[in-house]
Amino acid sequence: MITDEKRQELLDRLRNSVIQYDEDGAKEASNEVVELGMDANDAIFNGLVSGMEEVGRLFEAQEYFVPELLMSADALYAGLDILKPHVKQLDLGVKGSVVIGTVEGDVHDIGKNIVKMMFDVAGFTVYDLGRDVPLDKFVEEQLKTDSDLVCLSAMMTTTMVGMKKVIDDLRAKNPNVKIMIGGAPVSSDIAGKWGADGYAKDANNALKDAINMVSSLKKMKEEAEARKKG
Ligand code: B12
Repeated sequence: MITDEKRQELLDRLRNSVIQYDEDGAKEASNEVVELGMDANDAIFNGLVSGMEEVGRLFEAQEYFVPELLMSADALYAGLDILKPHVKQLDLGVKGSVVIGTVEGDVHDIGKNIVKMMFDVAGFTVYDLGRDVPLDKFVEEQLKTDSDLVCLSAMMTTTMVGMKKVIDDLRAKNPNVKIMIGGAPVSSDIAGKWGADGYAKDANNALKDAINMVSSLKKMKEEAEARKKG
């Protein structure tokens, strides 16, 4: 067990290393988190991700520009690489399969990778298409893998419109798939309007909603099977 003071110190160091794009600092603090047995999930969300939120604010205030964003992303990833293997596995009773990626034209992948990490720790099978993914690729991969869920990430108003095409194409090709969308410009209103099954504002909610969606999908499939048998 670590003290509240030590926890806070490490969270501050993780957060500041992202803000100050200090890759070595992120690695050192992350290694200390692991050595002390601190909760890796806590360190990721309340340390690294919290730092990136501040970086976003500094970008909006025109104190930071694209080069700073890139270096902050490097620091975040340096910490994440160390912490990710130590996030506690979860057994939530349901394990599904998911195709995930950031849509065409959009290279933001930190949020998508954090959502992916939550699916990994819950034991889902994850087909990660990466970032800047051609829209047709989502449909192709879902049909190939017969995944329960397709998760689309977009961080820009210009790229999020691509989600609508993926949703329409998936609906036309396969009624038995759940679609979840997310990313900073997305909202539950948009998800509703475009016919997605859901929207989640962060990775923890994404996993919670995914569990519900996969459960209802499996139930639907079982009922259809039972009807067929008569
Ligand atoms: C880091 C960053 C970058 C980095 C990305 C590095 C990387 N590897 O990802 C770089 C430098 C590459 C970058 C580039 C650009 N960026 Co940028 N970037 C950001 C920044 C500061 C942080 C994003 C981030 O990583 N946040 C931390 C993560 C953890 O949070 P998140 O992504 O929101 O993800 C969480 C949730 O959204 C959700 N979620 C995410 N995806 C999904 C998916 C599903 C299915 C679900 C359920 C949930 C979910 O869960 C996640 C975890 O909890 C944001 C600012 C912001 N406020 O978001 C701008 C921002 C997204 N960028 C912006 C812009 C304009 C650009 C550029 C055009 C800048 C330029 N002039 O070149 C380019 C575009 C490049 C491109 N073609 O994609 C704008 C977009 C504006 C808009 N509305 O369209 C923002 C909002 C900044 C701003 N306020 O203007 N950027």
